[in-house]
Amino acid sequence: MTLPSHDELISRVDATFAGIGVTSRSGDLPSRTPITGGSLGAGGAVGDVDKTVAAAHEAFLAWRTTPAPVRGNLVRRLGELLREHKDDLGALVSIEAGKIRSEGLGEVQEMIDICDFAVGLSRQLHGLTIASERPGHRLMETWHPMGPCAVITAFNFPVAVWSWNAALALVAGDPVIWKPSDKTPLTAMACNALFQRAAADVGAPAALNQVLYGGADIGAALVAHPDVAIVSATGSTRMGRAVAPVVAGRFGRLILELGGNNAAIIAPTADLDLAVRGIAFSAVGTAGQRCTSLRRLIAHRSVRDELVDRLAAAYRSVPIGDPLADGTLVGPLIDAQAFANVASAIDAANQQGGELVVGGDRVLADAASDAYYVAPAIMSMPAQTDIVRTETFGPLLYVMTYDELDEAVSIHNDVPQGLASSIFTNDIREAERFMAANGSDCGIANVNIGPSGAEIGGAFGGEKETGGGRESGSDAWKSYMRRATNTVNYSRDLPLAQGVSFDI
Ligand code: UN1
Repeated sequence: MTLPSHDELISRVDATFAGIGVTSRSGDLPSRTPITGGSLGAGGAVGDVDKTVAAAHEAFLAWRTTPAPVRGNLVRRLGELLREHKDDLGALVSIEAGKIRSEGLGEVQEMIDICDFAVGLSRQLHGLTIASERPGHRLMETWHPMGPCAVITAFNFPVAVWSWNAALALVAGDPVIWKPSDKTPLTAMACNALFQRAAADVGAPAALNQVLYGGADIGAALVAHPDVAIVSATGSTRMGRAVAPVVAGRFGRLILELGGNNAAIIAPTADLDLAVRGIAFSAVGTAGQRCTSLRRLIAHRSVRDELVDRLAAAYRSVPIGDPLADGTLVGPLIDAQAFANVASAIDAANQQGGELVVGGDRVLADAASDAYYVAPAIMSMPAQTDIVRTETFGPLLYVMTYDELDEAVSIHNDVPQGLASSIFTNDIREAERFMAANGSDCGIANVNIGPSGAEIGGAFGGEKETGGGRESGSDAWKSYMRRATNTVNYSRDLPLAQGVSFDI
């Protein structure tokens, strides 16, 4: 497969920026495309953390008393602009993050979906009324904005993860300070341009979304800032370990979505046609660079060989190359380091008794020397060794075998991470067992679909080293608000709770 010329990509970026309305390309951060490995020019000016937080706080003072349904209007306008510019923004995601066209567009669709969700939510931020033990008293809960929300995002979902957090935070009444990955400044510039248009159109403060470009030092200063009420960080467990104690130490609100080491159990009754397709999408899609990507296959002995043969055949014929071209299913890894990580994981797995079934080679190296395309790999493992228990961010799938479901579940849970999981089975008892209290210990547990590709309607996140946070749908909005318990006495007496008497 041929790759597009670098000039072609640069003019495509210019065209998308013109379409979206990004007026200035000046900045400090180098940006690059993993498609050719070439530079896309500078993007994003490094900002001042203190000034940014002060402006967010100022915006908060006005936004917190703006009625929530009016706050929803801003998110509705953002959703409209995203619909209008889906094509351009999706192409930019492909160019800067290397996603295939359909996944770049899918990421923008995910943004549109969360905007729709948040607009509805802006009229549903309701609390409870609770029966009071005292006569003439009303007990209730109310929910209130918290303050500036720092949103730290990773390269692999350069726009959707911002939108999950931003849409919820904004209707909840919290200004957003976005620290995007330093690998994807251009998509952040594009999103901010759309946001600023939405804010201007509805008359909302511009400082409701600000972008802080830069490296880890900027992120560290942001996280430590006492006026940042909420820190929502998506990325590696290593990053989470650095962020968590700092936020906890100042009693800030923390939402973490960190590493995953997601597995699928393939039971004897599994529909193998379905399983092969589900596994391939989850393990190979996005070049294995989703936090939800499938990394471990735990296959019943009776189906293992057939399954691995069919997967290997699919892997051998999967189209790898230019993510913008029709038909491509696997684009590039983000950079040289990502390729080195996959290669060294394959080495380690070999040393730990594994056997490479298919893939693992760097391909298209002649076409672009600083671009890293890898043939998706499957490794057969004798057991769940150390390397299998480590998250490697690429298209590398380990296969293990089981005989009894209890054994499969215990292999499944015996990793430090707890994000997403799945079982392929047509036995309802197995499916229910997998989702029960003694089943999968992950935040996401699926049946007959792979672990990746969640819809925004559900809460998204996971346990253990994944960090415990929940973003996106369901009642994840509660993480962006503070709860007050209110007791109202509408009687002429003052009865005390728990029957306490205090006559003065
Ligand atoms: C991520 O990789 O950080 O469930 C997010 C999924 C996507 C989100 C992934 N909807 O795979």
